Order: sequence, then structure tokens, then C-alpha cells
Amino acid sequence: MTTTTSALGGAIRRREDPALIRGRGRYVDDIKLPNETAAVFVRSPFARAKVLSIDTSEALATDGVLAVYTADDLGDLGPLIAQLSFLPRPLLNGDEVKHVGEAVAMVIGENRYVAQDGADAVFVDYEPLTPVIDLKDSLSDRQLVHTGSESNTILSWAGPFGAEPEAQQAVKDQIEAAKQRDDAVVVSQEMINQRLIPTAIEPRRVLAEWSSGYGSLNVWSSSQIPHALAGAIAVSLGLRSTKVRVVAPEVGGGFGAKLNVYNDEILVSWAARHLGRPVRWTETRREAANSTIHGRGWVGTATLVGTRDGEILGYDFEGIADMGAYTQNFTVAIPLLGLFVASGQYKMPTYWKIDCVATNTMTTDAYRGAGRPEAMYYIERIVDMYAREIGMDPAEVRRRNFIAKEAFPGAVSPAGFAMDTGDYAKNLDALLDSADYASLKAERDAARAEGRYVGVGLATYVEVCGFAPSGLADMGFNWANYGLPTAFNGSGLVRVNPDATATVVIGTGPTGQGHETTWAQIVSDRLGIPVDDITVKHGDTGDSPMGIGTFGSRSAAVDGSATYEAADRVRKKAAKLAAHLLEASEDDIVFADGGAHVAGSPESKVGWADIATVAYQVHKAPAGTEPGLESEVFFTPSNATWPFGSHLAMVEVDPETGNVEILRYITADDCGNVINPMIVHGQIHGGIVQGIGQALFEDAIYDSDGNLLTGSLVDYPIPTAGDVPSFELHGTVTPTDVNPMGVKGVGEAGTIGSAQTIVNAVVDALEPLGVKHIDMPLRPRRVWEAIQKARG
Ligand code: MCN
Repeated sequence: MTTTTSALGGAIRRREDPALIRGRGRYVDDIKLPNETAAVFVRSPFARAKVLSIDTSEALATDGVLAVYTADDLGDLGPLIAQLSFLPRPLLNGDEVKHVGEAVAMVIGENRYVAQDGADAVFVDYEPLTPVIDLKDSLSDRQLVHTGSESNTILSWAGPFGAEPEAQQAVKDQIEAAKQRDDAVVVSQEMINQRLIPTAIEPRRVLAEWSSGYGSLNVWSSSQIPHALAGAIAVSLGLRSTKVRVVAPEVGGGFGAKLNVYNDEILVSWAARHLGRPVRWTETRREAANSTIHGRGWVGTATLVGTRDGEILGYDFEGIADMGAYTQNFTVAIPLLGLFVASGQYKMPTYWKIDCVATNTMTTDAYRGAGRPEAMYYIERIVDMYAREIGMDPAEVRRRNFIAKEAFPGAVSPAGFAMDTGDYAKNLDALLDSADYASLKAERDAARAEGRYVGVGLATYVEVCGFAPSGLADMGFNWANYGLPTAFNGSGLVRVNPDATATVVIGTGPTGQGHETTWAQIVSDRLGIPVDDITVKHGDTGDSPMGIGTFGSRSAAVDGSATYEAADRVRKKAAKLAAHLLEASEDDIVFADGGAHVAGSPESKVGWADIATVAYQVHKAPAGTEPGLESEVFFTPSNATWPFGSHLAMVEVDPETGNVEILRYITADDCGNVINPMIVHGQIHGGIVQGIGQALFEDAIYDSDGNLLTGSLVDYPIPTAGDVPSFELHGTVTPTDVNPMGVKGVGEAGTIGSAQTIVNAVVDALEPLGVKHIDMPLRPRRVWEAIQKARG
């Protein structure tokens, strides 16, 4: 039994796009219910303040206002539950607010305008308190973020991961000893990995409808995790999980920010039940900036010791990560993801420590890459500085220190994690060959000779996707809070219908990754049913198998594998039925061209409709056949996948303005076997643009009073197509051994590889001036100042 056609690897155009680009997709705001009401939140203007009183009388007297809720009205609802809740967020704060934008009241009106009038009429009496904004201040505990707590440090992660503190100290001592060697070269740099605002095109929104007849709740939310959200609402509202249905229809970008359950989602659901009318909440762009999770926000010192010959003897990183005022879904786990990849592609002893501290700012959590871009930034910047220090080509230094291809499978990173597969030297060579590295450097040198500031920078990366094994989920995750199984599983249901079409139902929550296309390719590959005849459904907890959502570039490797195996099971059953119809042996059945035939005799053929008919009219099938032609599979990966790659940028800096222009951007990425190269390239494009956004433009700046100074798209510039060159994407293929398709994740790769590539290139461009480092974002003024300083 074989399949002779394969859609895997085909550059099939995204099936999602025709509806989306014509404006005919259905987002939460396109769903209208009769008798809707609107919610608006009253939010704190202070970063830290006691709430002395809240006067809602004027708001309640406003025409069209239906209800005003404060913490006092919520009874035993809340606080907001999360997977890793160390500092849980109150649903509404009636006690002491902890950041600007924290919700203190919710106003429901006949429409959004009167609800806003009502919110403006709520009078809150605050007593301002001194906030803690700076990370080092927070670490010192001079002032506490949470009155009554013992420390601002929530927890610390240290590596090698899993080693006893003494063993970790021994690694640190080993690195210290290396520094004392006569031939030691030590480079050390404190670097800021600034705070970022995720900025999806579609801000968050939620619509909830209580059905009193059935005692059930329907919720539409722009979410990456529909099942977790349904579970969280059910737990918070004391409902059975089957009484809450969450639908995430089209979602206009998520980037990790929609991987959280938010207080507004719980409160809107609760209010819909309380009022007996549908309630809608639509986030404004300012709310998106102030009250939806942020990303990054680290400061740390990377130190590298090596010899003059380019042998790295040790890497030490000590940092502080900003958690914000509360911890939400994965807040404290993000730095741990950094630890996973702390040592990059290299084999040197690695000591790594990060303190996770609270501040009076919005909570941080997963933002595309989540911990990995930060870790990769520090290691790749310091390796580059080391290469400059010893005067060796940065590509050569990297190559000399790679974990060897021979170490795989079974390689354990110096940071303490078992990796799947890797061939780093081959990948770097692919990049250098594609870029014609020697010519690029010659071009740069020629430009330099003309007095231009042209630079070539490169960086390698390794990342970790599709977190696994399942046991990892036991590491303090409160899955029970969301009514989810305690495992990083994937799921997929495949059904062949009587009309020869197939339906695939998955538990993912895509936000633009093209799952409707690639899942159809997976099933088409296994069954030989044309992609156009396969419908992929997702994002509806009412009809999809339990899934933990779309994040950590896990969907293809984990849910895709579940779907692959489900399709395989359907194929096995179909082979039996086809053999029965063709009076042949099951082993001789071949699937092709929308049906099955006997190997070598394509004329003795049955179509999928014939096979499905027998499956549903089971009296025509061999005795003992179970009716139906479908399978639902849960896939449990034995390990995460470890994609990797190398990026290179050529830039030119204008010394008069400090403006950075990216002349070329070339990559070699390796995400194992590729399901759809066009989608993979699209994912890498988007990822690189976000990395460039961090490198050159974006910065969430709080002033010392805790006001977000960059809370609008006027002062928080994000990159547009005009800011980036046409990317030149190449790659290698190193299949993983942890799933049947050999695929690794790719959704975050571009972001993880790019920011440091740009900074390395800019520093290279300014090398003639002796500039060694500039903190991101490299906006013109900052670059210009560095040039002025270097020129003395
Ligand atoms: N794919 C493939 N071959 C591979 C790997 C993946 O063809 N070897 C395809 C997959 O089938 C899928 C896409 O590439 O269609 C991404 O797959 P995967 O790497 O598994 O990532 P996820 O689908 O789990 O997406 C999550 C990832 C994350 S974590 C963020 S953040 C992110 C991202 O994807 N946010 C995005 N990409 C985004 N893209 C858009 N448009 N919008 C976002 O918010």
C-alpha cells in the first residue's frame, strides 16, 4: 500500500488568502449578534497607586449605560488564572493598581459610545505611590512592586539546566579559571534587549453570548489558544467545560500576544451571563499598547573567554528579565526558553543566570521568539565582538566552535538540553556560498576605501520549537486551570466524506500561518485526495479535538504529525475496503489520483467516493468492519525540534544622519523537511521583518513614573515593506528524528536570527571608527551619537 502523489513540499498558494485579501474573511468584528451591548474599561493612569474609592453613580446615571462593575461586584470571581501564576492579576483592581492601563472598572452600555461616556464619568480616587520601573532598581528591592511582598525577584533560572547549584558553580569556576590563562582573551558587554509591543494588525476583541435556555456560553475571541480560553472561562465561571464554546475565527496576527487568557475575556463572558445579553469588547490601539502583553525587556552582561586562535573557552551570561507587574500565561517561562538555546550552536562551557523581576509596567510574555531571540542576541553579539578582538573572520570563529555534526543524534547542548539533529557547518557554508561572502567583503572594503560606511554582519542561530517531551508540562504548569491535559500534545482528526472529499479538524489556533493550506497538503500526501477537496477546520472548540493552540512554532511538528498519523490510519482502513471492492490484496493497493487501484493495474480503480460509501454503508463491507472513515490521533513528541540557520546582512550607515540602510539580507535556514516552501519563506520574511523592527525601530519606553511614552503607532514605529530589501532565502534540510514528517518549526526562525545580524552589520560598518556596540534600536539619532562619540 503506497501513495504515488505527494503534495508535501509543493509551493501551493495559501488557500486562506482569496477571502482575506478581498476583505471577505470573518473576524470577531464581522460577527454581529442581536441585542448586543458594549464594554469599555476604566483604566489606571498611575503606575502604582492605592485605590481609595470608586464612585460609579454618575456613570450609572448616564443614558444608555446598563451596568458598571468594580472589584466589589465580582464576588469570588478571580483573580485571573494562568498556567504559571506567581503574581496573579486581579480581574479588576479595587485595592492597589500596579501599572498604567490596569483595569479598575468595566462599564457596559447599549453601544460603545455610551459605554465610553459612562467610563469617562467613573470617578476613581487614587493615592499615588512610588513605582519601580528600572530593572536594576527592582532587583535591589529598594522599593517593592507588590506591597507586602518580600522581594521583587519572582524566580531565577540558571544553567546548565537541571544541574545542582554546585555543578553550575563548577562551570562558572571553570570559566573563571579560563580567564586566568595567559593566552586568554576576555570580551564582556552589558547589552539591553529592549521591551517590545507585539502590535498585531487586528487588536484583541471578544464577544460573548450567554444562552439561558441551554446554560451555555458562546465566545468569539481573537485568540491563539481557543481551547485554553474555553477552559479558563469555564473554570472561572464555574461551568462545565462543555458549556463553553470558544471560536477564534480569522485572527489578524497574534505573535504570542494572543497566547494569553486576559481579564477582559473572562469579564465580558461573565457580564454576558450576568446581564443576559451579548457583550462585545473591542481593544483600542492604545489599550493594545498599554494592557496587552509586551515582549523582551532584558538587560544582561555577556562575557566570553577564548584563545587568540579562536577557540572559545567559556561563555557567561548574567541578566535581569522584566516580568512587569503580574505574571500571566507563560511570563516566567520566557527566560527559561532563552536558557534552552543559551549556548547557541557552540560547544563551550556555558554558565547562564537570569533573575525574573517585577516592575510597575505591563506584564511581559511570549512575543515571537520568546526568550530565544534574546538569548541568541547575547551570544551572537559577544561571539562577534570576540572575533573582532582577535582579528579573525566572524564566520571562521563560529565554524571553529560549532557542536560537530557527529554529535547528533544525541547531542546535549552545554546549556543542558538534549537536541535532535543538526549540521551547522554545512548550513553556514550554504549561507556563505549563496552570499558569495568573499565578494561581499571585497565590496565592503572597496566602499570603505571610498569613505563609505558599509558593513557585513552575520549570525547563526539555533532555536527550540514544539516544546517537548510531554513531561516538560509538569514543570509547574497549572494546566488544570485551563481544563487541559498535562502534556504538550498535538491533535488532528481526518474524515473522508461520502462525496470523496476530506475534512480535517485541528486543535490549533492559527493567526496567519497558513494551516488550512499545509494541513491539506499533509492529508493529500497520505490519501492522494486533491488539496482542493480537503477542508481544514480550526479554532472552534465546539468541533475540534483538544489542542493547546498555536505557539512556540509547534503546530507543524506536533499537530501536523498527529494529522499525518490520523490520515495514515484512515488510509489503512481505506486500503482494506478498496481491496475488498477490487478483490485484491490489501498490500497491493496504491492510492493515487483521487482513489485507489491495484499496483501495476491503474485501470482496476475505485474512487474515494466508492471507498467511503462502503465505509458508511457498512453492510457492504467485510464482516466486522467498523462504520465510518475517520480517525482522531493525539501525537506526543519525544523531544522538541531544534531548527537552526545562518543570516547575513550588508548595510550602509550614513555618517551625517546615522540612518541605516539594509542593502542585502541573505539567509540559510534549516527547518528540516518542508511542507510548503512558499509558506516557509513567507514565515521567514515576516520573522525577519520583526527582527529588523527590534534592531532598528521599536522601543516600548516607560518614563520613571511608569507612563508608556511610545503607546501609539506614531511613536512606536514598526517596519514597513519600504524599510527592508528583498530577502534572499536559501537553506539546508536536516530532518528531525522526533516526528514522522521530519519537520521542524519555522514560525519564529526569522525573528530569532535577525536582530543580532543587523547589529553585527552596523557595528562592522562603523568598525573604522572604533565603535564596538550600540544598544537597539539603532535609530538614526542613536547611531549618529555613537559616531560622534567615536570621532571624539
Ligand atoms: N511549515 C512548513 N514546513 C516546515 C515547518 C512549518 O511548511 N518544516 C509551515 C506550517 O505547516 C505552517 C507554518 O509553516 O503553515 C508555520 O508552522 P510552525 O513553524 O509549526 O509554526 P506555528 O504554525 O505553530 O505558528 C506559530 C508561530 C509563532 S510562535 C508566532 S509568534 C508567529 C508565527 O508562527 N506568529 C505569526 N508566524 C506568524 N505568522 C503570521 N502571519 N502571524 C502571526 O501572528
